[in-house]
Parts: sequence; C-alpha cells; structure tokens
Amino acid sequence: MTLDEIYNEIKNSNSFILLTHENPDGDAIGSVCGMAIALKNMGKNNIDICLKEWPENYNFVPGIEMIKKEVNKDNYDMAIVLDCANFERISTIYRDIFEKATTKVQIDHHNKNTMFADYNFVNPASPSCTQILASSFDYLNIEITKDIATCILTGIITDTCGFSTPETTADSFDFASISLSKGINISKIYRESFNKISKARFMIQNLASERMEFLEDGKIAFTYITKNDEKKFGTKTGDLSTIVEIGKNIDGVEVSIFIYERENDYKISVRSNEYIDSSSICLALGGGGHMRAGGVSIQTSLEEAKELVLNETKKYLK
Ligand SMILES: [Mn+2]
Repeated sequence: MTLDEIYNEIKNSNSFILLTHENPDGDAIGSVCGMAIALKNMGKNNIDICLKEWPENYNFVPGIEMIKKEVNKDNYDMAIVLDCANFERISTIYRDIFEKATTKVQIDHHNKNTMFADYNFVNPASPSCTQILASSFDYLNIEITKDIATCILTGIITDTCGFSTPETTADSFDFASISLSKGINISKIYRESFNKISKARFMIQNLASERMEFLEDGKIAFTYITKNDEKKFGTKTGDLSTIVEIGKNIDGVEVSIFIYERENDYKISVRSNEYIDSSSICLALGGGGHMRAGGVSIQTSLEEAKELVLNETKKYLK
C-alpha cells in the first residue's frame, strides 16, 4: 500500500483511534503520540489514543496526555495501529473498536507482520516504527515539530537499545543529529527510557539475576518472574522489560530467555546476540518478533513453557 493512498484516506477521515501493542514500549508510545500530534497539526481534532497501561517513565513523551484507557464509542472513520505485528497483539478490549472502524490502517516494522489491516504500511528494514513515521512525514511534507521529533527519537532510542542493535541505520543517526540541532534533549530521553529505575524495579531485577541459570555451556541464560514476586515488590508496568537484557549482556551467552507470569498466561521474551534468529524461536511457539528480539505468550505451566522454549532454542545453537 502506498503512503499517498494512506494519506488520502487520512485527509478524508475526521475521527481517528490510534492503537498499539499491549505492554507498550518506547517505540509503541512514541509512535501513537507522534502520530496523534501530526494528525492534530493537520487540523484533525477528533483523535483518541487508547492504551490500558504504560510504563510511567514514558510520561515525558509529548502527547502522552492524549491517551485514554477507555472510550465509549466505536464508530471511528479510521483506526491506525502502530508498531503491532498482528491483530492478536492489540489488547482484547480494543479489538472491537479496530474492527468497527471504517478504514483500518497499520504502520509497522516487524518482519513477521500479518498484514491484518485494509492498508498495511510495513517496513521490516526500519529499526523502529517511529523511524517509519519520520521518513513518511518527510515524504508527505508533514512538519516534524520538536514534539514529534521527541516522540520519534524515543522510539528509535528504545528499539535500537540506544543505537546499539544491528538494525540501527544511518537514518537513525541522521535523525538524532537533526533532533539535536533542533534542541531536543537526547540525554533526557536516554535517562528516562533506560537509566532511571524505581526501587521495585531494582529489587525484581536482582531477584531475576539471582535466579539466572546458564545452560548449554553458558550459551543460554534463563530466568523467570512469577506473579507472586511482582506482588512482593509492588512492581508496575514495564518494570520487567529489561530483565531479558541482563542475560544477553553476559559474555558467552548467545540467547537470553526470560519468562514471566501474567494474568492468564506466561510471556516469553527471547534475545539473541550473533547468529540465532529470535523471531524463529518465538514463531515456532506462536509468537514473533525480530532477528535479535522475539516474544510469545503461552498458556501452559511455567515448567512447560521453559521446556518448550529451551527445546526450540537448542535446535539453533552452534
Ligand atoms: Mn517497535
């Protein structure tokens, strides 16, 4: 689907609902907020962003105040889903709103995207969904204001782990450079997205570190967190989001696996360093992701989830 077609549809629409994946990260939040501000700047004033919950450290992102947990209508002219690989990653409570929208658009960068909308603008070569927004806005001559640039950069910085993943492109650095000359506070984005953590988060990370097992000659790092652990420390949304990186950063580890218990299932996060495709492991279990980062949710016991993901991972170990 071309951008011009989507842009035409946007011009002909008046009411918008913006959605992203559950457990949103900086890219998800930057994408919905950046898009919402851009729509507003186009003169659209009937825009809702719906998100159940998000990590508090992203409250600095411009446009965050536009997020609502609930809306009581489902007759939007257009639904735009950002940074979301498949329909099932949209929170159940918002799926109906999406399906009832007259025009369904999605913009994404996941390589296993299922093309679930009427208009699917997907570029797996982009390291973040917000970077797709940056090039799209440029192409469409939509001004990237300071606020929009902050949203975009938040997505780039979080999804590239601070410009460090192999997916990072020259455009990522170019955008950072332009943003810096516009006066965007990059160190603040960095600090809020990565460095600043609550005490609860610190404690749960320690527990996950203590529990970490090194398997297959130290090539696999595995750890987990249960609902009870979370209750004990009073963790909040997003507090578990970087635990999987702890194992990944240890010398000799190719794959880091982190499982945590949710309301009705277990979420498995997989990160790989050099040769393993994390998304293949997760895809085999019904999930997806990228080359170096994948995820899947699974309705089994913790033990079973662990066995399933370990068996799948071992197939690819060298
Ligand atoms: Mn993303």
